[in-house]
Amino acid sequence: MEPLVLDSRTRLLVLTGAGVSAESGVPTFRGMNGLWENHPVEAVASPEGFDADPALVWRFYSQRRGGAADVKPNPGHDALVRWEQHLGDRFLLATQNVDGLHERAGSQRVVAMHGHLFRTKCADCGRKPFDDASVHPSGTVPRCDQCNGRLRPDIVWFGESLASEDLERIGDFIARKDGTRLVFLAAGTSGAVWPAAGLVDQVRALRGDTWLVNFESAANTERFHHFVQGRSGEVLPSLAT
Ligand code: BJW
Ligand code: ZN
Repeated sequence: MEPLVLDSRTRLLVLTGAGVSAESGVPTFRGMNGLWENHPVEAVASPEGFDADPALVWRFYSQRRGGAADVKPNPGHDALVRWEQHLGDRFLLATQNVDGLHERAGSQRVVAMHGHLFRTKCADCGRKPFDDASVHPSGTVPRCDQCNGRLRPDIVWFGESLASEDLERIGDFIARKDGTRLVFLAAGTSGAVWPAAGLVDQVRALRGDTWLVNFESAANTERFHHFVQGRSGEVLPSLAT
């Protein structure tokens, strides 16, 4: 197999998904068959779901907060930290994961495209999202100090737009014209959720090299030049030269 070369002429965009946290013990979405306690994930991770039953949504996220608080980064996270140390600002990590494990492992150039599990924001007013690990399992919904509106997790739900500054940061990295060669690597993601699933095509449009590291074939596997099948915690530490 051709190696992933990370030399001084390379800039690397990495996209991670739930599979990268799986070896830390965080369940994936497809692993739950897209269901939580028999509710489709779209029903507990959408603005419509929150309007219909905010207490149910808080129970879902309270359980997720409880589960993610106890876990530790794994060798897949650590490999990405080493790549960043080697490449500096020629590295960018776009993660769909909301668990904060990349930051805890030591990654610094991270775009949390789908938000933050341990942050809360107001559904009604413009109050800035704030750090919050509290759980609300008992059918209660926290309220905003400023407007008494409902508080919600600072997560990008289905049907919501990703933050424009996050999309710009990724787009600028892809389009950067500094003479370096663009490489894209996606790991542990089913390639089914947009716009993340389309990054491979944005990179290919600029003739970048594209790699997928995934346990199973993804929805967009055929869009990648290289597919390495396996667990990210086993593949990533020895993939790059
Ligand atoms: C391992 C492993 C190991 C296991 N090692 N691998 C264009 C076309 C069609 C639809 C749309 C479109 N544009 C927008 C949409 C609608 C929608 C969408 O994509 N729907 C699809 C389901 C079709 N997208 C949106 O709504 C987005 N918003 C948007 O685009 O706004 C503008 C707009 C709106 C509406 C219409 C048009 C435009 C927002 C998407 C936000 C996603 N949010 C979620 C839930 C909230 C987060 C939370 O609570 O945590 O984020 S969805 C859920 O999926 C979560 C994840 O981040 C995301 C991706 O999942 P991921 O990471 O890929 O995980 P899995 O479980 O799916 O896969 C894990 C993979 O790992 C598997 O393949 C395993 O094999 C593998 N694996 N162990 C390596 N050890
Ligand atoms: Zn408010």
